[in-house]
Amino acid sequence: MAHSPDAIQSAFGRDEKVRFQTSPLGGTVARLQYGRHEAVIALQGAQVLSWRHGPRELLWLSPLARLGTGKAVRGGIPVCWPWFASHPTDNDKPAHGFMRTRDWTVHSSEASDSGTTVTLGVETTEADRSLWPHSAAVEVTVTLGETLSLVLATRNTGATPFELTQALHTYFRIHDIGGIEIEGLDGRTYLDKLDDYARKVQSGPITIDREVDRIYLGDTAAISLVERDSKRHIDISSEGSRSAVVWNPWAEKTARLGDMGSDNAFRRMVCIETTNAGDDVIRLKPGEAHRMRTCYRAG
Ligand code: TA6
Repeated sequence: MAHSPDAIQSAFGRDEKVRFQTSPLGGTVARLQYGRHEAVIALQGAQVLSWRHGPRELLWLSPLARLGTGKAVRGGIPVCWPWFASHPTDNDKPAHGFMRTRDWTVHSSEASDSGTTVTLGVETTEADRSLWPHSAAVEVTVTLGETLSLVLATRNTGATPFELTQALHTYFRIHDIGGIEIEGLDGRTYLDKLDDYARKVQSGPITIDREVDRIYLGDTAAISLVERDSKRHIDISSEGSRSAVVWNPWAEKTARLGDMGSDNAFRRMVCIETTNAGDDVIRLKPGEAHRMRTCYRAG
């Protein structure tokens, strides 16, 4: 049930540290503050739209992004659940599951010396069973401190076991795609989506000069996005995940997508996604729960 921003603000606002308001993009957002850092999370899809570390915006968001259109927002940190990418057997079902366009409910908020936190939740409904014949409760907890961390937690609330694939599909903002390296995946096997999911092995840091769409498997718990010239980096640590996706659409797919905002938008972003995807499938029996956590440290 949608609540007004004012009603949510009175229940969960925390002075200037947690504020709920209507976004210029439409829809209600939570604005978190911690010192000179700020994050903005849309209730739609529990999607982080912005992470400012001091003066620096570290996430890429399409200039065409709008909330409440029934379409997923391009950019920020989309929550892909209960399947990653295309549905395993039915391409008519929405890519990356069906919770990105759903309004989530605020469950809690907290402001402490170590961080500012908001937790959003959603449950599957009877109407969802045509998309996914199971029952689950999902929560996303976003904590802003000197780092930005997200926990994606799923509990099987039904009577049948299910398989789950998912992603925190993060769009990082970069100066230029030609100037980055992605470290921490040397020697890892990856599934190359652009080559019929062929299994290949990463050699050295990842550099990108074309469309890349890869599911890295195994120990993907420590990854760094490095901008060579500025030496700036974002260190990504994760738990509850044994896969990670690296994606850049390059020029041709950017044109096909049509919602990136400009033909060369691909040069200013790269997705490094904390996932349970590929071979990394989660299986939950009734009553069981799983949590996947990712944490970003900017340097
Ligand atoms: O995570 C990479 C990917 O699966 C790409 O294949 C591309 O489809 C991207 O996600 C964006 O998906 P979306 O449904 O948000 O357009």
